Amino acid sequence: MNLSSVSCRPTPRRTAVAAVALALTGLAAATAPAASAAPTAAPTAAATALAPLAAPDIPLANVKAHLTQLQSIATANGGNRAHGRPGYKASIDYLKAKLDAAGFTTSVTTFTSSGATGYNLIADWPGGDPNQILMSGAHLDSVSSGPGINDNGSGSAAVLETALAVSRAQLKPTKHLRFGWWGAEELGLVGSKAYVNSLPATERSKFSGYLNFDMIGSPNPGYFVYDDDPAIEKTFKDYYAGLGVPTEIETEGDGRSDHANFKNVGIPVGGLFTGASRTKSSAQAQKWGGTAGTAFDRCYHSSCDTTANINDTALDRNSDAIAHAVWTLGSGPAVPPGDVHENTTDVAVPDNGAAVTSSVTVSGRTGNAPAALKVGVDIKHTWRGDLVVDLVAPDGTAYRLKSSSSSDSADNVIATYTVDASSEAANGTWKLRVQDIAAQDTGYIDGWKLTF
Ligand code: DTR
Ligand code: CA
Ligand code: ZN
Ligand code: ZN
Repeated sequence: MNLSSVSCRPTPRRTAVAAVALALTGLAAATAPAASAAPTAAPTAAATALAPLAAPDIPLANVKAHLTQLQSIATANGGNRAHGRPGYKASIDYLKAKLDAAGFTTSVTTFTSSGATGYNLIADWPGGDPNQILMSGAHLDSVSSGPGINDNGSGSAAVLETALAVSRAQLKPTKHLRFGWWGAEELGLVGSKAYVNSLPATERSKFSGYLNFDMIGSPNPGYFVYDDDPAIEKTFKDYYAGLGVPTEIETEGDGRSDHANFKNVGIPVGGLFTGASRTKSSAQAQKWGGTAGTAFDRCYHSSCDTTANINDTALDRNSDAIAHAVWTLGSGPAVPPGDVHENTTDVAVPDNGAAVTSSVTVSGRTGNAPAALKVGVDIKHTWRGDLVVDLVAPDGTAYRLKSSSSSDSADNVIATYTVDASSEAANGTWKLRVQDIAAQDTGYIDGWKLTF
């Protein structure tokens, strides 16, 4: 401290003697665990949007090859792949073998429905943020009256081939990618309900979304997008807009397929559909082609739902749309300007007194805070060396942003700190805690903000 620089500030500066005394007392630093918080010299540059990687084309031939296999399985097992029948478990085994060979971590879980054992197949792509799970799924079972190639070999095969494309690309997405194939959907969304019920609330909160694909290759196709989560819906609509293909909102979807179980527990959902037994209108035939006055899928739940019951263009477009959504949503949003939570209310800091706090409440986020949580601090205070500044997480864990310093005579703490808060739930009330631990020189919290 420089006596000659005593400013004409209203608040008297300490004398050098006092400063030395403070130093000698070795003022106890706050007991907070040190964070890796280091002030960045200047406010971070505006975040630049990271463009998500472009998804690869999903080869239609590969998807159709899976449908041929599912058809063969049905033919070899009484003509169907229904829950409780051998054709369903054989379908599970076919997909699991492909996924295991591609490096996925797979698990087959069981449940009981109508007195028979049912099976779900879950495949995790190693890596990604475990607190941000993006899941894509399709039911694998058919009705007992037919092989179920459009309903729902189409969704199952397209999701499988997208997963295999992730493996071929050795994709390293921001989020953790999970894929699921459900049993007993035709009995009432039973398999997906068993899966969702098996998730503890802490797991459910980690899902950033569930994408559902049930009937995406109908022979007289419509292009329907589920109108559920806006971001997911927009992702699909943007994809189709890029193709110049108009879409419609899927109006009969609620409750009609496996996404309903995820939606019921608050997980954002979306998906695609090409139509079932409803009839295509003239207006729809005008924009999509096909035959007006005829069902989108006249073999819905019938024995004629075979490999001949597929529109290749619809299956190809939807397979590519699935890949687009997984690549786009899996890479996380283009880096936004930041999800900013700010408090600009002034809070006086008592001279050499008790700590004071200023709070922000975060809600609506999923999972934990980031490993690089930005903490912008603006404290007006002469001789800032008096100040100890901590970030306090919703669970009370304190992260040291700034310790006191008997030699730091500069005014004000205006800085952005980076804190590894990845072990903290994002939602809740965060606090900036400030304490003036030396007499004379006073000030106040002018404002602060968290940027996720
Ligand atoms: N429940 C599905 C078919 C189905 C009917 N309407 C919709 C809407 C959205 C997705 C799927 C469906 C089945 O029979 O498997
Ligand atoms: Ca394609
Ligand atoms: Zn069905
Ligand atoms: Zn279906």
